[in-house]
Amino acid sequence: MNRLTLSEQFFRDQASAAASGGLSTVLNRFSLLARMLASEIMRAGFVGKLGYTGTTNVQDENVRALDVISNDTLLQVFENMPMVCGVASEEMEEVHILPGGESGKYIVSVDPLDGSGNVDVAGQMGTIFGIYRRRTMSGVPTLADFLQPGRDLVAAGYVLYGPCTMLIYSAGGPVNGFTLDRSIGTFFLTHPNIQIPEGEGSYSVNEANESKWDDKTKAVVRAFRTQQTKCGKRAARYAGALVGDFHRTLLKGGIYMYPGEVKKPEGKLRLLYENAPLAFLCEKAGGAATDGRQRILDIVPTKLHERTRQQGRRPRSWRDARVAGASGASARAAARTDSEGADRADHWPITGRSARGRPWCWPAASSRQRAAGRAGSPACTCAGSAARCCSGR
Ligand code: FBP
Repeated sequence: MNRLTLSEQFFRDQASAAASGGLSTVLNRFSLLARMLASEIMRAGFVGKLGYTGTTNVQDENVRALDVISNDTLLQVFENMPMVCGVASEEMEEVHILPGGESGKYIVSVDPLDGSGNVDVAGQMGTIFGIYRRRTMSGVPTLADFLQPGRDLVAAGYVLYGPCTMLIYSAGGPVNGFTLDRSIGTFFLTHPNIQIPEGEGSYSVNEANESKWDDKTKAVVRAFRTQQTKCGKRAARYAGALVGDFHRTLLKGGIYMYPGEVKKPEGKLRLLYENAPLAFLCEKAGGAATDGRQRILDIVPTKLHERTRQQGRRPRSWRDARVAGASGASARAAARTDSEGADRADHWPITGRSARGRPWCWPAASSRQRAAGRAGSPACTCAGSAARCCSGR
């Protein structure tokens, strides 16, 4: 069977966008990065590259040997790439300005090795990337070129390193998935035009953090765990690698959450390197991604290593809440609920499919429920049909 290769798809994207070819050249670099890291990960055990380096990174996390290799390989791959003027990486405190990139019109933001906690146990890992057009005309790029909201992405994707190596991306059009044929080092189209399926799927969250969540978040996850949502049966799945959990949700439906905690409302996941690129793909695949108040794609980053922050503002109107995905009744309830304590609103990035336009319902407790000390109906972003049933329609 004559399968489309990744390079052929890049050139199709280029032709359909009547583009100059810069973007497909940049995307091609990510396929090279994917093949190089797939080989590094596979060989890590042979060459003693498992385990820690004894240092910590800008995220205050212990650095693994493969984190360093991944980031070094990223910089090597983009070193002589005149289309790209700068790289922002989860592993680097500052942006990396590429020599000779002054005329480059793109910047890239990358999580070189997501799920590095799985390195020693041969679990799923990934690379997540976002490509933006720079804002400044030319010259050395400024921070403003990097601190762009996800809605301005021109392309985004991820690589999944697991039983097979896959590269999934969108350049503004459909989300396509390619699988690496290691024997010839070529990615072939295996998952064209991915749409998050309606129906059951799984719920994915690290429930070990439950004691740190606020009551609403506890109520929502408890509802999934006890199958109390009207979204049908949901199996609990958690790979401990965002790319792995997101990939399953993209192909099988369901919901992925990394909630904020009472003491750390902004949560763990990084906006530029993790949430924005995956939110871009999620929406292109018919799903929704929110921090509980607004589309993740509308959050304008204020610093490089920002975690999806707490908005701390009440939706200005139920239209605003609607943009954040709440449906009619719950949007108004959300607006009311919020006026009683902006910081009560939980902020947790969630992604999942929804019937067009009604991603999820806000767990706003009605006054009667509050009087009875009960939480509102559970929030969920789940397969379309469930979204309809959750909001009682
Ligand atoms: P990095 O590995 O890039 O730091 O990503 C964070 C991450 O590992 C995600 O991949 C994963 O979903 C999450 O953290 C797991 O966190 P926790 O162990 O707290 O559930």
